[in-house]
Amino acid sequence: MKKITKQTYLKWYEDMLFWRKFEDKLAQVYIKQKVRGFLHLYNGQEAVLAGALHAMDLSKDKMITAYRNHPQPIGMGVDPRKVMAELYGKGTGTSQGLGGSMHIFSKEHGFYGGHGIVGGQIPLGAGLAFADKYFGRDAVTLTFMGDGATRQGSLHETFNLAMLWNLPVVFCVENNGYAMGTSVERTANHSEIWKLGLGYDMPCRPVDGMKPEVVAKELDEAISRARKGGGPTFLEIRTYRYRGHSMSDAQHYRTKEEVERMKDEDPIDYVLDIIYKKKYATEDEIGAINDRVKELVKECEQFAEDSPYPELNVMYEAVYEQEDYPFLPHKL
Ligand SMILES: Cc1ncc(C[n+]2csc(CCOP(=O)(O)OP(=O)(O)O)c2C)c(N)n1
Ligand SMILES: [Mg+2]
Repeated sequence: MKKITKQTYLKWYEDMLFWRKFEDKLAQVYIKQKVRGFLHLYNGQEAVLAGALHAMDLSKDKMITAYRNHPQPIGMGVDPRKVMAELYGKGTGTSQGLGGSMHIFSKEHGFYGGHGIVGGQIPLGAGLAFADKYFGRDAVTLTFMGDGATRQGSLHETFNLAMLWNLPVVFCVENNGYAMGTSVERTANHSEIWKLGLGYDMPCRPVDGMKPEVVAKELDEAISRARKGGGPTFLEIRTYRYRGHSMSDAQHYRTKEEVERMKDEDPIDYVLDIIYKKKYATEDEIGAINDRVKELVKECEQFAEDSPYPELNVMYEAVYEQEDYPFLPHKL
């Protein structure tokens, strides 16, 4: 794995802060109805992504996740202005404004969405890994899912085939404690999700998801194993979301005290603490990062505001069509 240095911590701080502020902005403009549909924010889970990106080889590895998917493509190199434009439904967005919040996608950057069906991306992640193995591309796919998705049958079918075919895939649960309003404890007879891997003889373990170095180390081990032909790993990465499931969530299923208590473990504060303790930066230098982040969020908003909506014909051109399909008129 790349060494974790002063530069790593500074990058983690800047990236995580940017993702947090970018999404705070989304929450603001959502209330103004500039962003419509659903909006699920990653607030609190940032260390999972920061650690994962550190362990990946971004020149070839792939990532796929559920609908809580705005910071991931940005971390993989997608222009954040285009991500914001996608949420606004603008033609300059990552999917020309046709995907929206739950469907950010960039094949060019190895980010394969953005999926709204809980657990739907799990077999797709194994499929990506199958293709890489088949074509000898030496890449590993990180397949993320929520704790709720682990209760889907698709996980078990996928685990079976991924082990049978020894696929280069790492299955990562972001266990944020809840699936909408249902706590992990209420969904099964035990809450040690990582143990689901045992039944398939898949290497598996729990991981502290509030510390990026811990996530990076565990993922590095799993990614290296997969790259060397050692097959899949299943990690239960324990994290927390500070905001509601989506923008309309009264959060009756948890107490304010619980949320406040978890804020003591905020991954951004955690990284900032290390930076100050190790004297990696002065307050002025951190101030400069904060200003840069603010400026970039503003730029993203401006870009999305100024961009045009897509032309109507895009709706027809973006539909899958097969030239020899006989039952529909070709090119509507
Ligand atoms: C197959 C399916 N069933 C139900 C839903 C409704 N639904 C949307 S999100 C969600 C909760 C999923 O929680 P989790 O997997 O823990 O992810 P998190 O939102 O915590 O990131 C549910 C039940 C859905 N989208 N798809
Ligand atoms: Mg969850």
